Amino acid sequence: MGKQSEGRRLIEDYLGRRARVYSQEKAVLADVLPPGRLAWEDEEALDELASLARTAGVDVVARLVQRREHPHPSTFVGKGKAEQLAQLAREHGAQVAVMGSELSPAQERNLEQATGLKIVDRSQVILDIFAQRAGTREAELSVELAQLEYLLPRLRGWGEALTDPGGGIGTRGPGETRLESDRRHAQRRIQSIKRQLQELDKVRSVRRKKRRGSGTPEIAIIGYTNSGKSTLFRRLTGADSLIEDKLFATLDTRVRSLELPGGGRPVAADTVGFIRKLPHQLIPAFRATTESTQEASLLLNVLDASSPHVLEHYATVHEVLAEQMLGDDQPWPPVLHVLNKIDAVQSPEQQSLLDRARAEIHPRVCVSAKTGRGLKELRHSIAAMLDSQFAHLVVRIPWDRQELISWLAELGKLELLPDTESLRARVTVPSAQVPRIRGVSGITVLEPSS
Ligand SMILES: Nc1nc2c(ncn2[C@@H]2O[C@H](COP(=O)(O)OP(=O)(O)OP(=O)(O)O)[C@@H](O)[C@H]2O)c(=O)[nH]1
Ligand SMILES: [Mg+2]
Repeated sequence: MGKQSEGRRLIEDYLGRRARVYSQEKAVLADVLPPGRLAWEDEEALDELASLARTAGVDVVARLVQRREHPHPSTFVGKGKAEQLAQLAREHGAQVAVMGSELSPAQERNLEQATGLKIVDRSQVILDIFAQRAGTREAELSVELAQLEYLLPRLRGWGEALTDPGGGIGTRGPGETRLESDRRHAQRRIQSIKRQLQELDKVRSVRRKKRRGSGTPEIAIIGYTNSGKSTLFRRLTGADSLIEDKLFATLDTRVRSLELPGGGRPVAADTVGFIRKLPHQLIPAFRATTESTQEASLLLNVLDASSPHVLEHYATVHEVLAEQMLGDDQPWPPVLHVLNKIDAVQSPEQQSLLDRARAEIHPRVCVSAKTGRGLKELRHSIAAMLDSQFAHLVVRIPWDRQELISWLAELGKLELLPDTESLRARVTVPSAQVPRIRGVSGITVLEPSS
């Protein structure tokens, strides 16, 4: 059996039988939340989990919340709550419990024993959605890698509890237990995927360099999952991008050019959505999104202004940017917040939340990517923010300092102007580079003159 199919087999055997949720399977949702919230918040707290479960294809039949400071160390929910969970599942004919947090392998095993239900945690549901939706080789490899890494620490418990899933003949070395050989296969496959991803990274970075060399500014359209990024991307660029009322419709970044008032033609990238409590194994799957974010001249953060969670989403996006994408050691690209779906803001509650968001979030524009409302203003704001990012200079360089021309060309866009006495060029560079250029002896900045 080839390495690849062996890796897949492991995922199928373990995640498949034990953890993966199948369409039409009935499930109860459950989570442990800190005490001291209002009753109606319980329902809402599980809304996102319900969307995740539905996106993965599950039929959600009931919800259960336990209020406690910390999850139970061995069974996640307390003993009494575990019984209640089993009871609730029986009443609704469900065989699966989808948990709102990531459980430790032991918690999962113990809760499974206590309830007789198949226990699926939040991370598995997200991994499953990514696996179902991965459309390119890079996305497929990234997800398989994440699944294997999720799987490795869980092989023991699942392996022991399962009857031999078969397919192991000839794959086991002499004196090796099933668990050891599975672990070895998983580790090998992980190494092989990592190598393949490195190759793909190279291809992408060459493409990126080419784009940067042409001096074209890049806008990264980022934001919480399902906020309308792809819809906006489509509106702005005219490209067709998969749009669905599901979480994680987009799993690959895409780049297209767009036209701005004033004639600017930057490119925009549609990216993978963020989510609260993203399984850490999936962070590498966001590589392309991370790069787009880091290299962008401007970030458009798309927010669903009709969601009761819009302010939480705003906070999560900031967290993901700070902790996973941009960090503190480099200056962030400027961010323009796009309060989207304003056509769907109808109830007084939604309206007052939108008012709060408008007061708290800056700079921002309100749009409806669906109806087109506010898009003209958005294009103007983009043009203005990009403009302040770039400076247009005319420089003079002596004939014997031609190397300075190539240096400038690396910083941005360069166009030679006809001249006989010296080299003269019009350059467009990031504003941050201007002091540096002015400081180089041999370069005389003619325009703007101060
Ligand atoms: N009412 C309304 N719905 C919108 C608007 N923009 C997007 N939607 C809907 O919101 C859902 C998600 O849209 P997408 O564009 O796929 O969102 P996304 O942010 O790309 O989602 P992911 O790729 O899954 O992270 C779809 O059902 C869209 O039709 C809008 O301005 N108004
Ligand atoms: Mg999308």
